[in-house]
Amino acid sequence: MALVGKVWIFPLLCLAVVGIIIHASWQDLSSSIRWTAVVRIRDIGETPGPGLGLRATASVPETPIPVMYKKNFTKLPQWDFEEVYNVDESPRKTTCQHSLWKSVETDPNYRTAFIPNIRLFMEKNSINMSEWNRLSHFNNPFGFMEYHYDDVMAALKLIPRPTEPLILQKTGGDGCVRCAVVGTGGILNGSKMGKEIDAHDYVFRMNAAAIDGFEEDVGNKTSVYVHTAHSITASTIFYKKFGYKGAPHDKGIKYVLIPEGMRDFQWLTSLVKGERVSVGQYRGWRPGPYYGGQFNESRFYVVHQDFLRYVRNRFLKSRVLSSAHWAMVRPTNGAFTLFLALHTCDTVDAYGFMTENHRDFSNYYFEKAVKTRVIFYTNHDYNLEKDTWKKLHDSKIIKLYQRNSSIPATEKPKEP
Ligand SMILES: *[C@@H]1O[C@H](CO)[C@@H](O)[C@H](O)[C@H]1NC(C)=O
Ligand SMILES: *[C@@H]1O[C@H](CO)[C@@H](O)[C@H](O)[C@H]1NC(C)=O
Ligand SMILES: *[C@@H]1O[C@H](CO)[C@@H](O)[C@H](O)[C@H]1NC(C)=O
Ligand SMILES: *[C@@H]1O[C@H](CO)[C@@H](O)[C@H](O)[C@H]1NC(C)=O
Ligand SMILES: *[C@@H]1O[C@H](CO)[C@@H](O)[C@H](O)[C@H]1NC(C)=O
Ligand SMILES: CC(=O)N[C@H]1CO[C@H](CO)[C@@H](O)[C@@H]1O
Repeated sequence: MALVGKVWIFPLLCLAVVGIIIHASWQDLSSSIRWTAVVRIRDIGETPGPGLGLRATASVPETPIPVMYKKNFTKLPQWDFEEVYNVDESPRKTTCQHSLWKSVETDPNYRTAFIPNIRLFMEKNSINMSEWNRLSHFNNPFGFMEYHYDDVMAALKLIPRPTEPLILQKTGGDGCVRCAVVGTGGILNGSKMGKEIDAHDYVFRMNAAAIDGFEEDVGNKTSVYVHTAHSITASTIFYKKFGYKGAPHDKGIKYVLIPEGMRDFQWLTSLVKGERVSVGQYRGWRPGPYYGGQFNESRFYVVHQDFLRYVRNRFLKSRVLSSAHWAMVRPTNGAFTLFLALHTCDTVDAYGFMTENHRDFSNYYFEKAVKTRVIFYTNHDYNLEKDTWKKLHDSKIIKLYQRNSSIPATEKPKEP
């Protein structure tokens, strides 16, 4: 796709992006995936600064490109390297006969969308100068647009290196790692799904994952908890009245941070250092206590910008991205969590995610007493997500928990 015209006004330095685009062929998935790597080299920048000659070959940039601003773009900019993603060397190996990848491989739409070995997490050395410059073209949380190199890099250098993968392979039994991803949807109220959820090898939760008093419906086990600085702090304030006390802190739990903005890098810095936040929105706050004594560098994961962008570009590309509100629009934390599970587990069962009949239930499962409508915030495309869960379910890639309401709808449904 073409670059947005305005972009060229930027005095871009001679930025070279080397992209490796991987095409998979899905003939025999678990044993012999064949990979073809195509290396593309692009030189961007027509107006080199003084003293910089145009180079014929790709060069390693040594300085950050000038900061780019969201308001310079009237819709989501399209870069030639939009679809360049970091990948890991080889896809996860599995001996599972019922792996969701069997369904992916036979699905005409999804087989080309999924990249089984897309890189999920970043660590302290992930971002060098060419990576910084590439990712500076994408707005947060998909990259570092509007951010200053020194501010972000100081935090990125502290990112721990986890001692093991998020999800471990299973040696015994049928070798299938079964995961449950539990959203906060009202469909779970009165569902009695708790036992079934806990029976999974791993249970993923996110945001206001209330458990105390809701065990019968949602279970009591959390293996992976996905959050942002905002979600982990705001949830305890907003949902306290429903009995939500804070993020789960099961022994050995793995925490995953979605770095959605500058405040997350500031939060991360203080969390790792065990200090109060020194700058920004959470200045003076202490992150540590939000993790109930279970924060441990060897079990803390920070999601890679490329993975977040891959999820948006290939599965949840909202039409609103072509509007002036483009920079606000991103998939929900629940969506990112579901895709994280899809790329780490063999089977994924989704509970508490939006279904066609979501109006029959309250917004959140912990709202037992009053039925509130799902609030459609403009920064998320809930209809697109709802339709996507249904499609993934119909393609047998996930199992989506759906149920007919036992309570008649009180209001006539209308389009939001
Ligand atoms: C920068 O990091 C990327 C991604 O890890 C890697 O492919 C590239 O070779 C690195 N570049 C340099 C100059 O080290
Ligand atoms: C969940 O409930 C079961 C059964 O009551 C109990 O054995 C287990 O310890 C609980 N797990 C957690 C993490 O609270
Ligand atoms: C962090 O987790 C690792 C691995 O589970 C463990 O060996 C270590 O003792 C833990 N550190 C702390 C401070 O709890
Ligand atoms: C939650 O479930 C209970 C038990 O099924 C039901 O009585 C109650 O009305 C439900 N609450 C809402 C808001 O739907
Ligand atoms: C909901 O009701 C419809 C029509 O009565 C039925 O066909 C469908 O199987 C039910 N779905 C579930 C999840 O119970
Ligand atoms: C080319 C262009 O429009 N540049 C503007 C991008 O946004 C920054 C910050 O608002 C302005 O200072 C630039 O003039």
